[in-house]
Amino acid sequence: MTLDLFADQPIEITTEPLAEGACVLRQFASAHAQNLLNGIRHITTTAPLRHMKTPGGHSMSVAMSCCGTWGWVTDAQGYRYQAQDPCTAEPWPAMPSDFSELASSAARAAGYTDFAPDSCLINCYEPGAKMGLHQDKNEKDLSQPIVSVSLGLPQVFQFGGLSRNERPSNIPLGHGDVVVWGGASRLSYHGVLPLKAGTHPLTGVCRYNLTFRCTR
Ligand code: MD3
Ligand code: FE
Repeated sequence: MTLDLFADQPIEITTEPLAEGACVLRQFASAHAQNLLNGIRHITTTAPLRHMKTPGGHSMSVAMSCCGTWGWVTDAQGYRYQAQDPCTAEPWPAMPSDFSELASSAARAAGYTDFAPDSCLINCYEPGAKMGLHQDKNEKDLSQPIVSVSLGLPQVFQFGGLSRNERPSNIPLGHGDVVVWGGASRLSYHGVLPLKAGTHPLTGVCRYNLTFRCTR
């Protein structure tokens, strides 16, 4: 499907269906990439990227930070959203309005109206960093989608089914690609393969992924 979102600034958006409720908006964030990266740099000055520990005691290969009212954390106590950054004991940095506006317009393009995220998780992958297959189920309202924005180096995303034993398909995600996951895909198993080494003009040796969520 193609649609023109803004009459004054006609850009063609192609939504590429992935599965029931999920679609890829290739390059949707490209024009906003530098702003998003400036925002990430600002946020991570206050709430540094860190390798959190899983409840099992393993250090995650992905470095993470958050902005918005609620931040996702993991430690020996488990996975949860909390209002304070455990590194600083301060509230997470506010979500910049251009972040939430981009997420809400991507959700709208995918057919989800009134998406108002209260949390943005910032994932930073360096060569070899990966995320095993998992479900995102710490959010209370599963009728709301999750919006993900990829920046920098490409990485292969794995998209599985509602049970862990379904074989996932591989979807390459590049700089500026946005994916909206909701409806029947909201609880799909997913992960990312290890990042291959490379250099991107805007992010250097890493890939950033922003995931926008409604946690309440
Ligand atoms: C499919 N992040 O932070 S984003 C995560 O590239 C996470 O950093 C990956 O999985 C990354 O939890 C993938 C794409 C994504 C996010 C949420 C989903 C795919 C999803 C929720 C349900 C189904
Ligand atoms: Fe996830």
